[in-house]
Amino acid sequence: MRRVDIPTVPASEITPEAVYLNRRRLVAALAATPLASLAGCARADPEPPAPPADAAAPVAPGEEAFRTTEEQTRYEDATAYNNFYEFGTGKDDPAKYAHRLRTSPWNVEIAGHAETTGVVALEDLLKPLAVQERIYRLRCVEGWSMVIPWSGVPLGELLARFKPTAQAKYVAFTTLADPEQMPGLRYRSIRWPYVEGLRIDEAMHPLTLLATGMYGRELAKQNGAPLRLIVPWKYGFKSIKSIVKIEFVENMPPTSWNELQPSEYGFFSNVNPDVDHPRWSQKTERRLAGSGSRVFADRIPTRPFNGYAEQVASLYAGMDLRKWF
Ligand SMILES: Nc1nc2c(c(=O)[nH]1)N[C@H]1C(S)=C(S)[C@@H](COP(=O)(O)O)O[C@H]1N2
Ligand SMILES: [Mo]
Repeated sequence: MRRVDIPTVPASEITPEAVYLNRRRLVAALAATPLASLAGCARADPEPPAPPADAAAPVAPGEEAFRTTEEQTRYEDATAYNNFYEFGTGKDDPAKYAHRLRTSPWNVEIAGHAETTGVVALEDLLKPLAVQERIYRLRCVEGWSMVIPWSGVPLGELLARFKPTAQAKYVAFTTLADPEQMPGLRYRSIRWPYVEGLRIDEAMHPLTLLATGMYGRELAKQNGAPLRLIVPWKYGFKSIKSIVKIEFVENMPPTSWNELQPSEYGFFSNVNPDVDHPRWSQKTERRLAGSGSRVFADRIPTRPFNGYAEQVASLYAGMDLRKWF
């Protein structure tokens, strides 16, 4: 397994002519390329572990999967109680320190097994795609959960424009790691940069969102501005924040929490009330949806795949979910 390298100079400061020219070519290539068929990529054959060859193609989610009438987390809570270790491990550290993050200009490097790769300005990356609004549940592995209205673009539509090749079995994501902007980097809480990954069919799934906004406004910095992944059926740590690199890779990429404690955090990390964390139960959760000075609502049962089983369970057909947790 190979770690992805992050440039010591933040991507936003890479402006040599070569990159500029490369970007122009890239934008031209993207403009000329109609969206590749998502279905072709979704049926890529990832391994290990691969779904059985005869697994049914995922059913396109109905509208109801993209919204919920469940009580929403208040904006004040969603932006005050966070995990973003680059700014410290306390839940209030990101709200205190994330203002130091410079989110513009912002470049994203697209690398690996795809026909088109290179450094792209965020505006160019998003421009051709229609921004969608989605209300998703998101559950942290620590036992709290949220309901948040996000806006963003489907990750699969964005990735398809780069034409991943047959060797693209996984997608690896990297967060910015700049000690000047991120005071948490001085602590070895995890190995920086923060990295995450998805199997290609998970990345292409229509529920998977690259968020750029929340509650009808820009994404707050503590929530991962300017670009953050949302995989609503997986524990929150898969939803990597402030992404600077997306790489198509052949082998299962390293992920920060798995690297820290492999017995506690698996690569898949699908929300599963039947597989307890070694140190606590995963059967229930507390919504970050209180009223008045109360931050949390009462405990409720946690649902398989965080309530998205109908839409995503087929991705894992034939897999032992106790083994591949
Ligand atoms: N780069 C980065 N991304 C991250 C984290 C982090 O520490 N660093 N924490 C994760 C965890 S554990 C959770 S629960 C969610 C929290 O998202 P929120 O603060 O927007 O609620 O972000 C995830 N993404
Ligand atoms: Mo989390």
